[in-house]
Amino acid sequence: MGLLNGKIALVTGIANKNSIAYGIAQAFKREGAKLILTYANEKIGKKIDPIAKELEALDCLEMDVSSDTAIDKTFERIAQITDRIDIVVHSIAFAPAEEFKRPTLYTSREGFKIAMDISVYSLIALTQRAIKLMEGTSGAFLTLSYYGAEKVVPRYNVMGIAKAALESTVRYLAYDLGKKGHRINAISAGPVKTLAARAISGFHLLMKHTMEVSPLGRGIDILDVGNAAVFLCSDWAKNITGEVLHVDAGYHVMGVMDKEDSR
Ligand code: 0WD
Repeated sequence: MGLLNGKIALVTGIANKNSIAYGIAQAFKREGAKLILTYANEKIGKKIDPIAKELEALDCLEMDVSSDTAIDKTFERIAQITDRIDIVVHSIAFAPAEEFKRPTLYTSREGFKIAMDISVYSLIALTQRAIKLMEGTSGAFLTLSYYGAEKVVPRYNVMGIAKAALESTVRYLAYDLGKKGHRINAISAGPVKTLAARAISGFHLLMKHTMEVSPLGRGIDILDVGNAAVFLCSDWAKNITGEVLHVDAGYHVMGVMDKEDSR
């Protein structure tokens, strides 16, 4: 029996088959969930259509999270498809490319606003709409974070600040949602080569470093994140909320790198 049998999951942020959200959607489907997918714009939509077919999604809808009107429109469509959602996955982040190229010190006001709006506020915006389809049920929300929220990761810059705000948002929303019986958690994933990751220069070095330093001595893949997501969004995690679970082969527990390690 699948861990998510009978659940309906809204999964945002699949840009292609490398996307972390694709790994999550695959794992959700395997565990019996029915999926509704959303994508940012028409251009991405064309690429997602075959993915939605493969995953036998109930529907695949455009939703640009930078616009309240667009979010409302998409939720109106969702309400026509289903009277209930059990799970929402927020796998969305964006900052203008130039913000990764100059030091954090020179972050622009506009770049900061965009990063916070798309990567953080959108979680609140989605949650506001989704809970209307969760009345009388125990909903589960999930977002994606990264270690740059906790420690300085050079060139992650304003996105590190946004992820710190995102993790804090998870805790504050956990408080509000708890009163309604819903839960919200984050997965802090190790580096994965995706479209979003390509914006960060030296990303391959970051991946190499993580593999060398992590206790397990390896990287992670999108299905690792998907499997953890299944657990956090299943009833087995019914008393886990406000949590940030690291799926990073243990990288975050290391203080210094052991240069003599011959593993
Ligand atoms: O190493 C990594 N790749 C990690 C990613 C490590 C740890 C965490 N994450 C996070 C990201 O910060 C993000 O929150 O995981 C989440 C998913 O990112 P991803 O899977 O790495 O990247 P990608 O496949 O590019 O999906 C992110 C998507 C966008 O893709 P593009 O590449 O087109 O920017 O976020 C979506 C979009 O599909 N997105 C939006 N969706 C709706 N409205 C918007 C928007 N305005 N902007 C971006």
